[in-house]
Amino acid sequence: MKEQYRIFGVELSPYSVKVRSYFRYKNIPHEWIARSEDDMAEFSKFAKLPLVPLVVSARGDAMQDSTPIIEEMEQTYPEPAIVPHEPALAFISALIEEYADEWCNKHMFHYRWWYVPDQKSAGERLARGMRPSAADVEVQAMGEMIRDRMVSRLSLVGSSPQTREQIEASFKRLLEILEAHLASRPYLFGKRPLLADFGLAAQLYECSTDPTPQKLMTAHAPNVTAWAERMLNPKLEGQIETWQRLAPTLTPLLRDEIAGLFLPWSAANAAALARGEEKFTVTLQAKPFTQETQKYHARSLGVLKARYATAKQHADLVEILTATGCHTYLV
Ligand SMILES: N[C@@H](CCC(=O)N[C@@H](CS)C(=O)NCC(=O)O)C(=O)O
Repeated sequence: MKEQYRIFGVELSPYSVKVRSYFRYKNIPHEWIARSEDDMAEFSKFAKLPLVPLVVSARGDAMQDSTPIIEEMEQTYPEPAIVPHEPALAFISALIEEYADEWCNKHMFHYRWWYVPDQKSAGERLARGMRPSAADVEVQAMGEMIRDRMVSRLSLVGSSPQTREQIEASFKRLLEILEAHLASRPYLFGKRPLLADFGLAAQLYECSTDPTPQKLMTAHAPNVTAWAERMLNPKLEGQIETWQRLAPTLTPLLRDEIAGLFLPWSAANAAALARGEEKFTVTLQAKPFTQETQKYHARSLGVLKARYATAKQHADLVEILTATGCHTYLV
């Protein structure tokens, strides 16, 4: 008999949406608990960290952190696999997921808490989620409190007047790349969603609910918007494609975004952490990018590098990652 899980999540949390999409795709029996103040006692009983998503099994085992949650569930629910047999594609998918979780979250967080209409919209939606039956005035007041707290955290993701243009240019370039790539396939690797789809679509789905990036997506990226929606309830539609078929439109993502921005930023963060520095500045595409050092990112880069240490025995993968400029940051 399949086990019943509870997912404590928040509709505005990309990592929560990512895990929920995964459970839906795998048809894993689960209950989505849109975390509100009423559920806080139960949530706190299981959560080691005050973060969503939190997955609790029927036996009372608790899991946090979306990537390890998915990896763990893959053991019990291997089909349909979200990691392909081809080692090169499996690693590229994991690399894109890492980029989504760690870099694209900057796009999402920046737009949501930088622009006033976005701040208002997200603050109110979060407050309504916390207190579903409260009066409007109460929700509005709570929304303002949330908004003040979140705006003060923009610097944690590196969003500042100095980096604003870089973050927004990266978002627009990502949309352009994906728009072309998704013109002829329902998922990033073909007709079957992989780990990369779950991570990246969740960040972009959140963007599609915030007024400023929503406008950009509606005007310039209808294929991306449709894919982000599709990934709320993904379906197996066929096979994945070969790298040869994917390369023309997926190479720019690896080259310009992942090797151009994400990996140098991630490597600089890890180096700053190793030196015990609280803040670091890295030159990205000829412009300085300053951010507070993040422990979590350094650890996840370490996991990715350990994985590459094994995966790089596959010459086709090394060739792709060398040609796109990713290889040097992963060894
Ligand atoms: N690396 C974690 C990140 C989880 C995370 O940052 N969650 C945010 C929401 S997106 C959170 O719970 N923030 C505190 C809160 O909302 O109470 C994951 O992949 O699950």
